[in-house]
Amino acid sequence: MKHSIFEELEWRGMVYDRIEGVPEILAKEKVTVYNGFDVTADSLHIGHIVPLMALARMQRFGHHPIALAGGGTTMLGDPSGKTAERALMPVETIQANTEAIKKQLSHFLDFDSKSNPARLLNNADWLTKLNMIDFMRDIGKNFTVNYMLSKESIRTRLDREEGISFTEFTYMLLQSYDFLYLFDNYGCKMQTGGSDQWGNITAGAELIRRMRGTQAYAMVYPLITKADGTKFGKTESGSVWLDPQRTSPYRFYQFWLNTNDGDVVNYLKYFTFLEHETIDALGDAVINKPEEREAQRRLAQVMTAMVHGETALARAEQASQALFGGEISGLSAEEIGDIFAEVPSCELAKNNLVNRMSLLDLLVNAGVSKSKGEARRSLQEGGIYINNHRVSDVNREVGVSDLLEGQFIILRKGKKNYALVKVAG
Ligand code: 383
Repeated sequence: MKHSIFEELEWRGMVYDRIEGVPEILAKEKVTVYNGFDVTADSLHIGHIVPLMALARMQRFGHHPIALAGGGTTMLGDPSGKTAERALMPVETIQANTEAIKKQLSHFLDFDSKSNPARLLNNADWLTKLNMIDFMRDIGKNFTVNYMLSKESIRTRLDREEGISFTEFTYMLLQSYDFLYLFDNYGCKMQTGGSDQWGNITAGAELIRRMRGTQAYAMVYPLITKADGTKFGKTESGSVWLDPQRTSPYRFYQFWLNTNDGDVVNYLKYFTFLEHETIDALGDAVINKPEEREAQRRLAQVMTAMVHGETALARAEQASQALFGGEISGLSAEEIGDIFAEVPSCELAKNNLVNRMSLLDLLVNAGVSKSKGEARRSLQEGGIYINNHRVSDVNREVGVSDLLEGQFIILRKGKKNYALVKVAG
């Protein structure tokens, strides 16, 4: 027997909290449900994938998803989950971001479905047209300041000396108004979000109850945590973005590949459409053959293919082999820079190669060998590689023909000791 969407989300560990009646309404009706995304950057990051995939899952179960870009709300800035007041963003940036985010949102949902096509909306379309006096009379009158002050997002800020501006304080009213607007114009009865959005979402449901006398529904997902307590979705180079210009497909792939054993099953549940049996089997593999990292590889493959496509996945996989002796030719200069970013590097003027130089000298210059004598021994033992191809000739010279993409030479000693020679001039 096919289970319900609510059971599906529960199995995936995605129901953090909900208003009473959510499982029943999802079982009884095809519900129109929305999730909002503010446009604070020109790209979504992986934290946004959970609510987006949840919308897509609901669509697969026949419900009607709306992805809402917050072109209007971003003008104010949501205080939820933030410990300090944020600077106002320039209107032009918000508009440019909205276009970029809308494109990314559209990737995850099916807009061509005959029965329940997804919708993509921008709340600037109605929020920027509001009239202050009307808004205060019609909407503001439904909220007591006492109620607003009781919300977690506001309370945490009251305790701080810096406080909270009236602008951010008001944010909750605009998100509530969105819910009412979508209820009136699209029959939208349910709003979802991360657990940081509980206050804003329940405020909207309360507004609909007061103004329309109808029950509206709220459901929130857990914020992703890591078993070791560190913050999810951050690497040394910052957030993991969906935009390939910000986070290359190779780094994106590597991010998922590096997931801890303690987290990988949860991530497969949150982030992928993989079936229960498949995820259970991968979970067994984590326990029985952890060293093979099959679950991590599958997660990295599925996520990279979903966000960047099959071709980018194939390249990311080739790139990932490069540090393990795989073929390097065919990779772009950008990819090479990316893959070898963390290995020791040195710079070399191109002239040296035009005139050809001895490999022994280059090995010493690049710090791969301590002395020419040591370099010679390594070469004789067959432990030296140029661009992952073994060389054993102690008289080998290096020239421009050894350059990758006209600017790199990759030296390696033994299995793992890489050095990147950057050639310029
Ligand atoms: C705006 C207008 C609405 C409903 C929601 C919004 C956006 C919301 C918000 N959300 C976060 C964001 O945009 O700020 N006020 O960065 C994040 N979301 C989702 C999810 C999450 C939340 O976009 O927990 C993580 O991704 O809810 O932090 O009418």
